[in-house]
Amino acid sequence: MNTINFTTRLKELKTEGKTTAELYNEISALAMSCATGYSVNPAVKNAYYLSMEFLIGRSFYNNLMELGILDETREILAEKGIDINVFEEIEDAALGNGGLGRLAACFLDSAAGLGLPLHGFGIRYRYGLFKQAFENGFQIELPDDWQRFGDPWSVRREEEKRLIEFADMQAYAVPYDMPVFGKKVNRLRLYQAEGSAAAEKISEYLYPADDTEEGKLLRLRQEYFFSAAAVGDLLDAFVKKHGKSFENFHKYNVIQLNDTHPVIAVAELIRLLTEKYRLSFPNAVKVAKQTFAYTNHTVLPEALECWSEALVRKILPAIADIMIKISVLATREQTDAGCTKEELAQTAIYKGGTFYMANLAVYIAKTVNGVAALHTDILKRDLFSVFNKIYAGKFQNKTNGVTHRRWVELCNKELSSLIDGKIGAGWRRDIASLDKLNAHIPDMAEDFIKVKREKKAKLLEYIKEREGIEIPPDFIVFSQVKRLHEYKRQLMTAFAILEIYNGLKDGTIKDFYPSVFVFGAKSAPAYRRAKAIIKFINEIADKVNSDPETRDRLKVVFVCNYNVSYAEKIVAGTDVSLQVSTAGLEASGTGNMKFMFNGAVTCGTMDGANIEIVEKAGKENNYIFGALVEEIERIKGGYNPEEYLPAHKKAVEALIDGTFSDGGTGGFKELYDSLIKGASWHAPDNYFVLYDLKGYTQTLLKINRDYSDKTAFAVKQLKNVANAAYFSSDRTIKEYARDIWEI
Ligand code: 26V
Repeated sequence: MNTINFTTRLKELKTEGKTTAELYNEISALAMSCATGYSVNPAVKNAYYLSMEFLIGRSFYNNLMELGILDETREILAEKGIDINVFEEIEDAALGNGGLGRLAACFLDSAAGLGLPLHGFGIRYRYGLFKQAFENGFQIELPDDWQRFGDPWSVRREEEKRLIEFADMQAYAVPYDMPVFGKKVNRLRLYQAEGSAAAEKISEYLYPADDTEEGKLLRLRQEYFFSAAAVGDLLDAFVKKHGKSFENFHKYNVIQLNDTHPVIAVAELIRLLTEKYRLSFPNAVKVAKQTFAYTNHTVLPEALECWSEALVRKILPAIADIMIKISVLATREQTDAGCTKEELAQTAIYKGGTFYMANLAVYIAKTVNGVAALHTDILKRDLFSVFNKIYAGKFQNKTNGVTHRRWVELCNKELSSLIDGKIGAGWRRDIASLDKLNAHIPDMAEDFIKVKREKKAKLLEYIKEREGIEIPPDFIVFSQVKRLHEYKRQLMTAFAILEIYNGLKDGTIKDFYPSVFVFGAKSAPAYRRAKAIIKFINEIADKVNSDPETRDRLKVVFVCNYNVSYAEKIVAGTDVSLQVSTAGLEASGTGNMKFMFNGAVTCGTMDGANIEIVEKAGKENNYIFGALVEEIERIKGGYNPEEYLPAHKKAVEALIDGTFSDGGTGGFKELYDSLIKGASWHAPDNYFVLYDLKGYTQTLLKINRDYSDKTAFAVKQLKNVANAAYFSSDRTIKEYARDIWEI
């Protein structure tokens, strides 16, 4: 980075009369032109991260920070009378749904920061994840035109476009490259589909509704589109540098498959190696087996991808043939290894006219990893138990992490300076040294309380501006922010709030420290029950916030259009992080880590990475409740939620007794029925909400009591900060580099 050049030119920049968007584009372009360009060095081994989602968020502040010019820019703009915060109106690049996409972005940041050659491949969606609005408490979806202000951090690479062929159409994949700044500048290559109106549709939307045949086809096209472009790119680059000695391909390339969405890349690599380069099928499979690694991100059965053969054959007949050939090979291999018929049914890649993409991934991949210790255990003993018997060595754990640069340095300058004052600034580049903070904890409690209060005040000020709900800064802030899904149990939090509200009203709860519950979540547009939960919480918020008997002690707010930028404010201003998924179902969670880094205690179940969080920070410094995964396994089948209903009658029946209105949609009744009768093919209360509710409400009340000893509570919070180093994606990426990528 040529900092001197940048600051000189920024000082000369004419700013009068320019719009925020113009300034944003000019300053970003200036930074790009002064920064070192990205490089992908074909002479060394590179790792590639194939992902349908990269939830980058806002690039402006983060890139300037990584380039070491954020403070200078702030000062120079201030001299010109411009507050750097004006760029907050620039849209996030929301090219992802939630944790999986944000993880991809954190990984790229960490790899660049560590100087490791990891590059991303994905799709440049015309529209990001929809913008959420509330209409009468209901979620509505508006298009997210994230490029509205321009996209100055991308470079279009027209000359590197390639043609992707389907049986019924063709599309150009045009790369847009984004530099990922750090010690090294890596590349995120996002492909845009062009060539015809039909082609353009491929990269129009993230997650087209796939409840129709047409939607499913589009989704499959998207997956093949970017996977094929990436594989074509890597093969061409390899041949150009190393010739056709494909036995060495894996010495220069390793491809990490982010969930099953890009698994079709396996078939594409084999197709190109056999058709274009005339390798034998077994040799091509061998190359694939040495090159691919697979990460699983969920055990929810409905989220495990499978494709009907008819669908694949319709647009990708050669790929269908190759997947069947791989399946035959796998079955033969596993039969030789002594698998029974039942076992073969579990590992099948192709069965009854359907392709099982996770099984294809596990069979081919040189390594398979889960994203937290418990999750990996469940993969080994449950979802992939047969595979684990045959190929035990493949399975490994890689507990997720988050980049502490965005999630502490950038979003919590105040806490960062406080830490610097105690242990120096070394932790920013060498996160392991954050541990040293442990030695300072009791003495820094008062300073920490001040920082937390300041961040809380900022968050609550922002919430007041955006949501119109006023909350005093001495309230305890509890936050549950994440995708909306039944297994994450936002509904259970809603019931717990109602129980607290009812207790305040009837006087059974006394001495209650004023508290606010902050929710943030988007629901998939077609997920009716998730949308009903949003409406339910908004109804509760209206009632609770306007009740003169309780409103000075209890508030509820569902923030609108929760995204990365909102998260940056919420994690910094929160006291208690709510992570209450049904044990066994949250693969890891990464929000839990962002909160930990910012000194929120976790109130949660023994699930995902929560287990490791309390292991590092101490159970006594967090609040754990609820059934363990073993308990859930044991009671499943025999569980009758109606036994638990009487104890929670008032809160749960608020869904159906007229306390709240769902506007005649039937949504609340459907939620009630899902608890008592079961919804779709699910068992009644499939996620054990009523089972864990009692412990949850009690735990929230215990936190409330503990909080009145401010210093003791701050010490708990600080214990979380001081022991968060393990949850930096720097640690995670080092492990991937060492154990999987060998870069
Ligand atoms: C997808 C779908 C699609 C169909 C309907 C149900 C459903 C449920 C979940 C998903 C998510 C798929 C994968 C995913 O996003 N997993 C998340 O990955 C994070 C990063 O590893 C991890 O922290 C989260 O626990 C995990 O849910």
